[in-house]
Amino acid sequence: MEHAARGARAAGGLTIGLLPGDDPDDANEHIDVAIATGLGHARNAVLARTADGMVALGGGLGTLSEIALALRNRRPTIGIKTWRFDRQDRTEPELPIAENATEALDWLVMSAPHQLDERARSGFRQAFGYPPGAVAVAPGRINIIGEHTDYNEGFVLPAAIDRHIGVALRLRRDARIALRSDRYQASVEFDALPTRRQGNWADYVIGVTREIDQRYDPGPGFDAFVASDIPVGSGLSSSGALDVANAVAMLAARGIELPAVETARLCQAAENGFVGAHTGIMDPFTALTARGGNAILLDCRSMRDEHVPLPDGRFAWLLADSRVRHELALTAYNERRRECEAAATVLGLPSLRDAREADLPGIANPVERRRAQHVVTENSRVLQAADALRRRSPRGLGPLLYASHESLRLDFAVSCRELDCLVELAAGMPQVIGARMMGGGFGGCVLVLVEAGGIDDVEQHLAEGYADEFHKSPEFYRVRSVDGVMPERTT
Ligand code: GAF
Repeated sequence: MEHAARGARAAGGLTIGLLPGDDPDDANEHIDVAIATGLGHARNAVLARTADGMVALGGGLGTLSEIALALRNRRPTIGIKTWRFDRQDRTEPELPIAENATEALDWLVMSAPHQLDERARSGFRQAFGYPPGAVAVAPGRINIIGEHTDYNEGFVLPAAIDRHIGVALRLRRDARIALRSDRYQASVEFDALPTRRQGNWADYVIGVTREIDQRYDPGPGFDAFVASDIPVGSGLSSSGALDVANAVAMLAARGIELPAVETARLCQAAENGFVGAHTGIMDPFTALTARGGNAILLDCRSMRDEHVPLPDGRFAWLLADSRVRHELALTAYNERRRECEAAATVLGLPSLRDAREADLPGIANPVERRRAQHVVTENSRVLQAADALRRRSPRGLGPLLYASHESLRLDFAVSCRELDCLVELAAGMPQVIGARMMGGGFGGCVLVLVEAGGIDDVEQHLAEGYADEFHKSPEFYRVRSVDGVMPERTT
């Protein structure tokens, strides 16, 4: 394997994966399939299956497309120190398989949304034997600050990230519905649009379709294929991206035009109604309207939004996934929302958006008072954070992120030991500007704003400290901001 692991020769004689000065004759001639994979510790690699087994063609700290571009340009070294495979020596099932290394590299060079578009399209063709009628690709998101404020008509500051879900679909002549995904093996089929929740990923597709049917005429059945590279349950809004990609593709297939805010409301209604998650508007709105390089300061009451510039390339966003997935997260989320509404009612206000700190002693129930305390202080932190971004002062975010975490931990009670540990570890690193738990809570990710040059050390520190405490490693995602939904394309 030493021979094979040193490099490979793709179709057309392109030699890739050799370090400068190595003998190209060492390259393996027989590449059958090339595969890209995300490895632990945020390292990515392009792998190839050769006659001798799997080899890493190139890898390191860049994104897959950067690594692929360097390989294609015959610059095979991008800080490659070790060849590594994922934990079980397997590639991840949802990752693409190309015909040969050259095709894999070309494919990888495409931008993230185009990759998902292509994956959704080819997955659809393979599953159903004909091309899709419409395809849409929607991103996941980070939320810089403003947690559990959206359903209280407050402020949020999210940005879309380079993780996406693509939905390819085609309307049928009958009422049947067939759903496939590259994440789950089993196909899901119905004779007609179900009226009951299924308790799985299909609910998001059904929920959105039901909302469209209710607003317009009931539509026909459809075949759909879902491709995803957003981890589920990490708080990166995989469900929001699925809702939006499905809504945009379905509306396009049915020739319906709907403004972004209305589409976001439709997605939220699907979650609140059919799915039973009483979520706010932040996730679908972000997936629909984000702009790369910017965060969205959204007022969830007026729906006025402002794009504020994210920190420049001297800083990076790192997500440390605790890999904790809490069974009762949905129930607890809905309970938090009820507590907030109860607190607003006690104060005689339409929502906690209108509450001031001075009002809080008027809430007799201590739990409801603490929930309100979080919402009131978090809204003010969002506005301060937006101001720091406008002033191009990313370091100003640090204290706000830590304060947000404390408020979510103590007053809103949606953190857990694993998330607290990651935040504490991050706070101990001089390269870290700030960190906090992100999303609905009870597990998922910690968001870390870090000096770009220190990101390796921070990851290592978090991985070691977390493993000491919990005997498992966090998953890391280095994310970049991207635009919102890729315009739907009817084909
Ligand atoms: C989830 C919900 F979908 C959002 O609406 C928001 O409430 C968030 O949790 C917490 O801020 O992502």
